[in-house]
Amino acid sequence: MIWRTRNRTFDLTTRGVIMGVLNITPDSFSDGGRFLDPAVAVETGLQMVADGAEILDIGGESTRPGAVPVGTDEELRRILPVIRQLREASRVAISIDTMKASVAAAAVDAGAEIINDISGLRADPGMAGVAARTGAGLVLMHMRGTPRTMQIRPEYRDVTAEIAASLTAACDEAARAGVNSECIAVDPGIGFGKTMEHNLTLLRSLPRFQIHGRPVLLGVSRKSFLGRILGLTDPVARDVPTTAITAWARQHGVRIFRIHAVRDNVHALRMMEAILEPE
Ligand code: PMM
Repeated sequence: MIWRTRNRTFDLTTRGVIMGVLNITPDSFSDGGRFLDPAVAVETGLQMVADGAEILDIGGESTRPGAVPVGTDEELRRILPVIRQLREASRVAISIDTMKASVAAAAVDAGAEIINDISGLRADPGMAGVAARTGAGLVLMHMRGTPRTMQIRPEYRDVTAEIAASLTAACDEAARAGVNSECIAVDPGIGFGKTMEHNLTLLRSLPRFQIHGRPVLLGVSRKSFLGRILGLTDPVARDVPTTAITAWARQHGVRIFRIHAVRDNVHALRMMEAILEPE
């Protein structure tokens, strides 16, 4: 299973990869405010690389439930210095977490090679064109509504089937816009317009998201449903259950893991793979 980005090709056939999370925002739920100083963000990113992250996902707009959108200029002011400095300091693959085509284009110019669009092409009609033109990797995530509205009584008749159909439609739209299908990865969007029960159902049905043979990305790290199940209010305390889900998800076909605590999850992946894929 191949995943192409603008600058490289990941062979995910027998090996998953960790995408470290760097949110340059004052209000993200687990790391909000920590990385507003670019130097601190870059240092943290480089530590994630040393810990085994092969991708860093950089976001300048909070996506927590109820979050208010930020303007393009502010988003660029937050992310560009961090992308530029990381690009100079490391060969790690840089991903830009944005719903705006103009931000994605500027980020790729500055050295990003993957576009992580949590709206799955629904927020900005120019996004697929930027991905096609730049040859960037493109993560298509499922979200119901927008971060501001997504947790208001989310309902589905069949959550797995509806999300698989929506991701299939997004893949087809990307292909129509000229995106190389080998550049696409899909993500069921844990916590984005889903109840705790929906999240658990999606985790039970992960193999259903292997759409057109594309790699599946999963983001459960520190999310609130873990806290609800385990009674953990501190997001950092959710790192151990996150690692448990990484092992489960690797066994059920996921190949790209969006993670805050990189090292333990790298270990979980390599351990699962030693069992699943003996040399
Ligand atoms: N989750 C968050 C932000 N971006 N992108 C993808 N592809 N998948 C996710 O699950 C995802 C994402 C929210 O989590 P954060 O506040 O820790 O960044």
